[in-house]
Amino acid sequence: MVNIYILTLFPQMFEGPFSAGLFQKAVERGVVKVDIRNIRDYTHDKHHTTDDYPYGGGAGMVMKPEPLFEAVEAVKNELSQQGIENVPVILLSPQGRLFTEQVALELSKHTHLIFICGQYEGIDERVSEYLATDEISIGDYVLTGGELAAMVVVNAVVRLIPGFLGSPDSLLSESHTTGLLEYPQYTRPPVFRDWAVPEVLLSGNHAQIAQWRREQSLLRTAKRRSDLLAKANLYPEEKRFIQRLETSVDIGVKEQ
Ligand code: 6GU
Repeated sequence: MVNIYILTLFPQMFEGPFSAGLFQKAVERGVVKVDIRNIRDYTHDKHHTTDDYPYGGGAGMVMKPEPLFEAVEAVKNELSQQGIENVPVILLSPQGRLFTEQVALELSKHTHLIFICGQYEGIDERVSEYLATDEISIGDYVLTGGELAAMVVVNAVVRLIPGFLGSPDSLLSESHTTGLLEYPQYTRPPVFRDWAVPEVLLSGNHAQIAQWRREQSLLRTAKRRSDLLAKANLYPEEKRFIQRLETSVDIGVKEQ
């Protein structure tokens, strides 16, 4: 069981992704518990101010540190009373370290996680420096806030928690778990609009199917994500397979 705390100015944004599909199942089964808190509830002034002008001037507003510190400290105090300490405090921001399956795996080992979603043009730097223990970005593009990023991170983390998936096998073969992209999947009908399912998949020969899938994974990764291939753990014969691809013109590894 993982307990997830999300601090946000827009709790309503989380209603959709957390109340549908496999994620909702995980909540129902008690694999994950999500506690969404409004940062605005941790303000004390009449207008519940959460942002202010940037020192030094410039466009946009900056999130004030006080409500964020108070919100995190409120959660930490509650956990402390249950004897839970050293809970990671993760700030979602485009300046963070890049989120990958490896980072998801690392986070999935914790029983409690606190996420801070920033809004506006920025967050007072003292949050990153003195409150957050980790700062994560989901990619090299800018979102209007950390909420969508938090949903992405939480989703990827939750599906790695033991007991989340029906069959743990599906974790082993899929894209990124192996360091390679996943092989193509097919279901019925065997021929759809003249496009046939590869013969080997209908053969019932499981050794041949496994070999075909591994080759497809390698081929696809070589074509689409050669950066992943360089880091993947390959058998010598698989490395030779790739080398043959790279020297063969008609497969077009280099072209896409
Ligand atoms: Cl975590 N936040 C924002 N605002 N933009 C992002 C991001 C996070 N990751 C990628 N772009």
